[in-house]
Amino acid sequence: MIKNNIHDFAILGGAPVFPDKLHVGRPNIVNKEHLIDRIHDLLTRRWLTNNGPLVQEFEGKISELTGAKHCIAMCNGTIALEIAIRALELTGEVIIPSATFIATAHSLQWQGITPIFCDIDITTHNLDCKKIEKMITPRTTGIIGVHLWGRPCDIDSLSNIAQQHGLKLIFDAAHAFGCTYKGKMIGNFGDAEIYSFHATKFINTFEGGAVVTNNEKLAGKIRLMKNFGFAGYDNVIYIGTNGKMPEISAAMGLTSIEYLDQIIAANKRNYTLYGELLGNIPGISLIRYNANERMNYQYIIIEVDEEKLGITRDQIVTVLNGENIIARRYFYPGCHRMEPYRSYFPHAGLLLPETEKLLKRVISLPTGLSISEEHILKISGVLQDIIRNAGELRLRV
Ligand code: T4K
Repeated sequence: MIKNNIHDFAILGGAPVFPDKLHVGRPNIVNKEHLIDRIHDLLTRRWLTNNGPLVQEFEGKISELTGAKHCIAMCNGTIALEIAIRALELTGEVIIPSATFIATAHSLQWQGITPIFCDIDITTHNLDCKKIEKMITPRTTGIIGVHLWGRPCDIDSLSNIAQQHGLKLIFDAAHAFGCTYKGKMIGNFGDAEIYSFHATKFINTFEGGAVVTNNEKLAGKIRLMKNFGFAGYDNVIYIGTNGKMPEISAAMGLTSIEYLDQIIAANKRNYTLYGELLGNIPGISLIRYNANERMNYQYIIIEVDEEKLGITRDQIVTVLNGENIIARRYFYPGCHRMEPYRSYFPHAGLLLPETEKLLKRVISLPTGLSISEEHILKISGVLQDIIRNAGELRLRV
């Protein structure tokens, strides 16, 4: 049995918090004293944003951790995606999965580029490389692979397809900070990868994101673009926007990163305990993380087999919520079933059978530093009760 990580981490995050509701996405908050020291310093310096020393240190830390030559910190992951897309001059159509957070699709559509939804592989939950080539048209300029739940896409196949068809390749690595593919850190693949450091991510900067790349020219362009195109005082040489990360976000990021290994260890312990408690229930399967790779274990995703259980996924989520366990149906119903895409492509689902199947099955359960062994016992116990009483609940919920 694992140790109660709320106590392990009390020292990092201050007094243990036992929230009345157990939420997916509760932020990991580590050493408050270190954070407050950094905030004190930045206030004393009176340097709050615009490439301050903490942002530079944060970028250096990300490069050091990932081995990627360039890291450009941003105000959030969505802007990081938008700027990477623009800097790579994508136009026309870009192939993406629909089983992702809506930001992946919106970052294209926002710039007048059409996201083309490709189906996923039901076992990996990532783009099915066998189906991608059928989606390529003369208007296609790129592919955005999403490392869903931090599990890397089939990067080799995607790179081959992109190369053969002259397409740009971006990875939405919002979930995959700290993970590896074939032993190499995510952040080193495709033309660029983007991270999210949103409050709900296992390393957070309140709001934040970054583009990482090994392409120096691209990095230079992205740096300009995230700062209105300024190349020095009074000298704008490119169209740009405001994608800058403020110093207070970098302060949070640097403090979180100090505890990167401990946070991953806590996530892994939570994952292992959920596995012990839920692993033998027919009709419930916990996603597998490749034990030969470095993974961040930040998502606890179960797939439910409604037929075997005799109760629907949505009924299970309703009962969990009623017990103050705020589980989520990430990323239901899929981008193709949200606006404006469902109006543009009303029949997209026909080409996305595995995506539709998956998104009706998944439940994301609470994890992270705010979730203790006691909480996991409670959550698993409620799930076990739901399944035991499925027949009766099906009629009531
Ligand atoms: N690509 C992918 C694959 C992504 O998953 C994301 C973001 C992006 C791109 C874009 O990156 P950013 O631009 O966001 O940096 C949340 C996050 O807002 C979103 O960042 C994240 N993915 C997504 C997976 O989760 P929602 O719509 O689920 O947020 P919300 O407000 O429902 O909160 C989620 C849970 O977290 C709730 O149970 C409440 C809890 N929570 C949330 C916050 C902000 C807290 O307990 N405390 C908090 O401070 O999207």
